[in-house]
This record gives sequence, C-alpha cells and structure tokens, in this order.
Amino acid sequence: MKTKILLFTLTIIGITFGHAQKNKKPNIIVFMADDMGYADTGFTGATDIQTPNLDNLAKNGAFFKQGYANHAYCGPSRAALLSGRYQHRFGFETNPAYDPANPHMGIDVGEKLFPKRLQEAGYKTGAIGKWHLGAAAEFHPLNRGFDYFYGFLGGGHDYFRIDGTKKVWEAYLQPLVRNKRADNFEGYLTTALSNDAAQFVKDNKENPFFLYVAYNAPHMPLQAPKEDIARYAHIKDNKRRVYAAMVDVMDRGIGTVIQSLKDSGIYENTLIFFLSDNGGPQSKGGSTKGWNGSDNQPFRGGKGNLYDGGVHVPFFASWPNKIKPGTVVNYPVNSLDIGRTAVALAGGDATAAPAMEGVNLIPYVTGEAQGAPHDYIYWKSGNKWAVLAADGTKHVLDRDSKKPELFYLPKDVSEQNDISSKNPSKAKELKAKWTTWNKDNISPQMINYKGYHKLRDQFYETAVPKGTKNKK
Ligand SMILES: [Ca+2]
Repeated sequence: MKTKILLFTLTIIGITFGHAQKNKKPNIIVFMADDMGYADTGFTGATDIQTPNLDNLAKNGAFFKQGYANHAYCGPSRAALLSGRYQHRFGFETNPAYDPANPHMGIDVGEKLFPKRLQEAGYKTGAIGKWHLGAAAEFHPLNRGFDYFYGFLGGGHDYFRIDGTKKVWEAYLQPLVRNKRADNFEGYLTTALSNDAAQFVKDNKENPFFLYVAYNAPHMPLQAPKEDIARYAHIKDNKRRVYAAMVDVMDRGIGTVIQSLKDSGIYENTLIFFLSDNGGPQSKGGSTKGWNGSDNQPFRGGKGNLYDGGVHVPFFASWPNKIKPGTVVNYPVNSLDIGRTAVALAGGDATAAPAMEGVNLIPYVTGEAQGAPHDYIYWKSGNKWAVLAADGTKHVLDRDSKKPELFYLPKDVSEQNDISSKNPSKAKELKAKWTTWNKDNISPQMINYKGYHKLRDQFYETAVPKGTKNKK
C-alpha cells in the first residue's frame, strides 16, 4: 500500500513538475532588421532617429557590444542564423535568385534549421517577413521547421504595392505568401508584418513558441508613409530622412509585438534577440546610388565589407525573467549563437547531424560563465576572409584592400592602423586558425542571383531567338 501511495505521489509530482517545466520554457523571438547601419538605433548612438522600443529592450537586457553577423550581406547571413552553422559548411555564400521552379537555388535540404529542432522540442514556430533562402517548395519555411509563415520568399519587397503583372525580378512586387497561399497586405508592409507578429503571439500564448520576425526594413526601396517622413523633416538629406522613417516604423512595430506579449502575460518569460543581418550599404566611389541612408559609425565600410562596417551590427538580448537590466557583454558574439541558445533553452538537440555551431550565450549573459564565448570568429566571402580573436585582434583581407591587414579593435575600432608589419606572428597565428577552420568548408553551391538571371535570360533568348516568337 505504502509503495502504491508513494508511486501515486511520485506520479503526481512528475506530472506537476513536468507540466511546470514545460510552461517555464521561454518563448523566443528574433527580430532581424535588413541592411541597418550600426549607428541607427538609439542604443548604438543615433541621435536623429527615434527607436524608444529597441532602446528600452536593450537597456533592460544584455547589449552585445561586439555583436557580429555571419556575413556581410543578406542570404548567407540568414542561412547562418537559421541553420546555426557557418554557411560555408554547406556552400551558401551568395544571395539566391528568386526562382520557385529551381530546386537547387536555396538552402541545402540536408541542413536542419534550428526552428525544426525547436519544433521537435514542442515549440510552435512562426516566420514572418523576408525569407531569402530559396523560393522552391524544398526551401519553403513550412518545409523547413516552421508551423506558420507570412511574408515573401525573395530578398525584398515593395513596401506599399503588389502587382503580379510586372516582370518577376527578385519578386519585389509579387503577392505575399501566407503559409502556402498567395496573400495581400494592407497599408505599409513593415506595419503589416508587425501586426501579424503581434497576432501570432496572441494565438500561441499558451505554448512556448519561437517567432522569427525578419523585416525587410530598412532595405531599399526607400519607402515610408508620408506622415512618418514628415516627422523627420529636420533631416535634410532625402535618403536619410526616408530611412529614418523606415527605422522608426519598424521600432514602433516591435513595440506593438511587445505590447502583445505584455497583454498575453508572457513578456517576462520571452527571450528577445534583435540584430541586423549585415551593416548598412555605404556610398561607393563618390556615388550615393547604393546608399540607403544608413550610418555605420564608428566602423569602416558597410554591407559587403568584412571590415566591421559590414558585419558588426546592433545586437542585444532581452529576457526580464533571467537577464539583469544594464548587462553588457564585451566579448565577441555572433549570430550563430542565437540558434544554439534557443535550442539549449528549449531542451532540443543541437548535436544531431549536422551539428550546430555557436554557443549558448545565456551563461555568459548571467555571469555563470566567465571569459569569452568564442576564441575566434570567422568570415569568408569569395576569396576575401577575416578572423577575429577574443582579445579583439582582427586579421582581414577585405574587398577594398589589396593585402591582408591586422587591427587591434579595442584601440582602433575604425580599423585605420594596420599593425600586420609590427606583429607578423599574430597575423600568422590568426591566418593559420582561419585556414584550419576553412578546411571544413565546401565551395559555393549557388551562382549569384545577378549572374543567374543573366544566364536564364540568355537561355531563353537562345531557345527562342528574337523575332522568331509565334512564327509557324
Ligand atoms: Ca541585408
């Protein structure tokens, strides 16, 4: 009898404990901005753009002072974020072209994205916004670990308009996609995505969830509601003024999602990451054509550079139940760490092949773990490369430099003083580390989207020579 009572009691404890554990698992949200400059949030120094919601989250959470994206532009950076692996392991080194008919133009189907690992651990998973990891069925978010998707499969979108009659060029005017059906949006795209995210939170408040909100803001085209642009009339530069309005609307949208968390009573137990996928594109060769109005100060270069301007991004984590306000992490961290942290918290399996890289950041944020999460962080973009040591020494061969340079970032944050000739042994050591890391990489598996479109156009021109169309 006693044994029975004991077993019964243990069962009750087990059920209660198990249930409580399940409910204790945090919700996890990743907000990702697109092509946002380092100095374009209040918490990283902007004075002409208002980002009170982001500033509040950063102030009350952990600011990653050396927070890095894994690539200097969109697609590969997202491939790293969502796989939790260096994207070179599976040859994802260029932006995929938008082509729903091409089953090779997207993220390797052998890669297990971390939302899939969260699904297996009982999480509901949602992706809202920009995908950019392939438009064919194999790559669709619902086939890669997400329960819900609302957004666009290409690399960007017009902020006001859908027009399916226009020629498909990276699908900026295509209808949005809700799960697997075409869908519309009302008003301004950034706000529509935010509202959808707020609704996802409400719909899933009973279960632990993961939500990936990948804004295309403030990526071009530079478009914002008139009234928001008017609020920034004090900014004289036209691009910067519209850009500021785009960032402002994104910040307010994040505020809407936060309010939804608070209304649902789950704000305190939600871990929120914010980062940009790469640095802001800068003026090149005296032309401002490619500039989106962003500011990467104090860093050198921008989108496409392996100097800090291309990869050092605004980056923080907020989790009121666990992270003390005002936490600052001074060591380098990178976007691979987000997935690893999420899977660790969810009790998922990060080691099932292909094993995740990155580090669970929570012990470093709470102070349970001391020292640097990474001894080295690596980048590779074509034949350009960079490696950053935990002490802040960076060895880089950038596209804007003819030779490898060595910088000591703690004293030279703008990468102006090449110390490679003063410290050749350090340069040698770092390059050796990079070479070892690179041994596990494979060559790029996809042609760049521009080259791909050109080839495809040439193919059709050859197949149907000009002037012969419709002739019998
Ligand atoms: Ca980008």
